Amino acid sequence: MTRGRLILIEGLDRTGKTTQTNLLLEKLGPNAQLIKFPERTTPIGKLIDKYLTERSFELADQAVHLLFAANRWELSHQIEALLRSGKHVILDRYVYSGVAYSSAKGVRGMDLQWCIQPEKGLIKPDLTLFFTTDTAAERQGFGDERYEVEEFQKKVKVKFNDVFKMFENPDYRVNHIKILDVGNKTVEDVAAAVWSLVSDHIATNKSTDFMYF
Ligand code: FDM
Repeated sequence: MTRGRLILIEGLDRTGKTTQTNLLLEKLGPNAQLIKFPERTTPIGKLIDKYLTERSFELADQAVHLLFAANRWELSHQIEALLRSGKHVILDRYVYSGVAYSSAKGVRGMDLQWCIQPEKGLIKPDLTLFFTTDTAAERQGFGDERYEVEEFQKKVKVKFNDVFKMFENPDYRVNHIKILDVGNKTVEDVAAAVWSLVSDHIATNKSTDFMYF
C-alpha cells in the first residue's frame, strides 16, 4: 500500500491558510487529517499558547523557538503513523514558519542555521504550498497575538524568502515548494488552485519512502 502524502500549507498571516486547509480537508474527505501548528492543546502547546496570547508571559526567544520545534516532535509519531496507514495529512504551518518567525526576531546567533537544527529529522512535506500576497489591503486586520504586528510581519515575509532559498541548497534537497500569490484572489479561486496542485500531486506521487529535514 502506498503511504499518504504530507501536504503543507504555509504562509504569511491573514492569507487564508486556515480557510483553505479546511476546504482541502473537505475535498480529501475521510482519507485525510488536518493538523495545525502550533498544536495548542498538548503540554508544550499550552505553553506556546500562553506565550502568544499573554504579553506579560516572558520566555527567552531561544526557548520559545525550541518549544515550537518540540511541539512538532510531540506530534511526529502520530503524523508518521497516519501517513503509513495510508491517510493524507494536511499541515497548517510547520518547519518553515518555525524558522522564518524565529529568525525574523533578529536575535544574536539565532540565524537560519541555528533555527533549523532542532527540526532536523522531522518528516518533510511531499508538497508545500506557500501563500503570499503583496496587497497591503489583504494584510490589514491583524489580531491581538504577540506576532500580529505589521512591522514584524514584514520581516517575516523577507525571512520566508531566505528560508526557501536555503532549502534550494542541494544539501537540503528542496521538495515541491509552490508559491501561490493569493492577493486579490477569491476564496474559490485559491481553493481551485490548491486542489489542482494537490490532486495532481497525489495522482502522480506514489513513493513509499519518507524525506526528512
Ligand atoms: N509560529 C508558528 C512560530 O513562530 N513558530 C512556529 O513554529 C509556528 C508553527 O505562531 F504568528 C507563529 C506564527 C504565528 C503564531 O500561529 C501562531 P497561528 O497560525 O496564527 O495560530
